[in-house]
Amino acid sequence: MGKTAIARRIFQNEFEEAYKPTIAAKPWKGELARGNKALKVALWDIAGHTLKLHPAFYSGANGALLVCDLTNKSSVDSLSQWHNILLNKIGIVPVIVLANKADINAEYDLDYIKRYGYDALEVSSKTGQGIDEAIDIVLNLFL
Ligand SMILES: Nc1nc2c(ncn2[C@@H]2O[C@H](COP(=O)(O)OP(=O)(O)O)[C@@H](O)[C@H]2O)c(=O)[nH]1
Ligand SMILES: [Mg+2]
Repeated sequence: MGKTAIARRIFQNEFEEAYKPTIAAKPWKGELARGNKALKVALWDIAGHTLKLHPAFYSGANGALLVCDLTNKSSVDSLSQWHNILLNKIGIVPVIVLANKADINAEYDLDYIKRYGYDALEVSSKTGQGIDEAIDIVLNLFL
């Protein structure tokens, strides 16, 4: 998938090939800065294997990054399910859909995601592709 890898790329600008499952969730805190814009951000990197979300992971959230994996059909097919959970728990907040693993010649693409009504940004936490753009979108939304 890539939720943890994207968080690591955003906050540490690093990538790890080895897969370490996320137990429950991991909080990240840091400052995202571009030019003269800086935003303090707290991000919960959740374990996506269950649709149950602890209130701590979403209460007071100002927005969400929704991650899918371009090599994994079910991750794309379940985007709207996760979006509905967000809508139910938080209400309407900005949601940015990140389509990860753009470095791989993947089976699914932005057109496939569009069929579900989502505009996604292609990213790769491995190469860093699209990550600056994702950060820019966040900064522009909240600053
Ligand atoms: N090729 C490639 N592999 C990735 C990318 N992002 C994550 N991975 C790998 O996919 C696996 C799962 O990533 P992870 O971030 O732990 O997924 P999570 O379960 O959603 O948190 C790890 O082995 C990562 O190294 C990417 O953009 N490209
Ligand atoms: Mg993870």
